[in-house]
Amino acid sequence: MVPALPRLLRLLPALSLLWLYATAASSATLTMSLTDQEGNAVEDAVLYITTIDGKQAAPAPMQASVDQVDERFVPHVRAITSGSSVSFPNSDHIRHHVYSFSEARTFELPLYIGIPAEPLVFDKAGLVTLGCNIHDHMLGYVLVLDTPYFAEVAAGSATISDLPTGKWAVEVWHPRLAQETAIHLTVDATADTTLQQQLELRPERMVRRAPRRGGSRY
Ligand SMILES: [Cu+2]
Repeated sequence: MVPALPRLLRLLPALSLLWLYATAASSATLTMSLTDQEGNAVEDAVLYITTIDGKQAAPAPMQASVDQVDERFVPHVRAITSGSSVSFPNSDHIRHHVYSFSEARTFELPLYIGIPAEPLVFDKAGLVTLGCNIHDHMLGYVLVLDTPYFAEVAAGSATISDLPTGKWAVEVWHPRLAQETAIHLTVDATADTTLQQQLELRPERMVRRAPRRGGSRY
């Protein structure tokens, strides 16, 4: 005959497992597939949730980078939380002079090769447009968000996990959205949710490489 108390103690781990399961059931995953008006998988978009049940969660700062490869910003669009640090390594063998005049973050990284000494902190939410003083065709974006719930869209798909269920205010941003600045959706999510969204995108600007003069090594 097993005494009652030890039996209860043996039951405790099972009870706490049940509790964990109940907690997990109130979180959900948002998966979105995105195509453009011609049915092509969308690249360079950002999916994010601004509020859940009208409440905004505080984003934690992160560390990110925007590389420079073959006279392009890689990735073309980088999403980060406000307060995050971003490094701008230059993987090219020529020098770049990265700058932004955007209100959310104005900065300049004078001509450099390799990795600048200090990453830059982006503490204000908003869109930061990147350029290079030397190469006019270089264009990139850092989207600084006041939400921890976001995902960069790649190959027409994005997933945000561990979301509280509730009424999600969902937004999608892309640098070539034809009309609005972002797509707004409201989703009453009680479980894992899959959405499909078509974006109307403006044509891609023809990116012309600056002519290379022999011996000119910026
Ligand atoms: Cu450059």
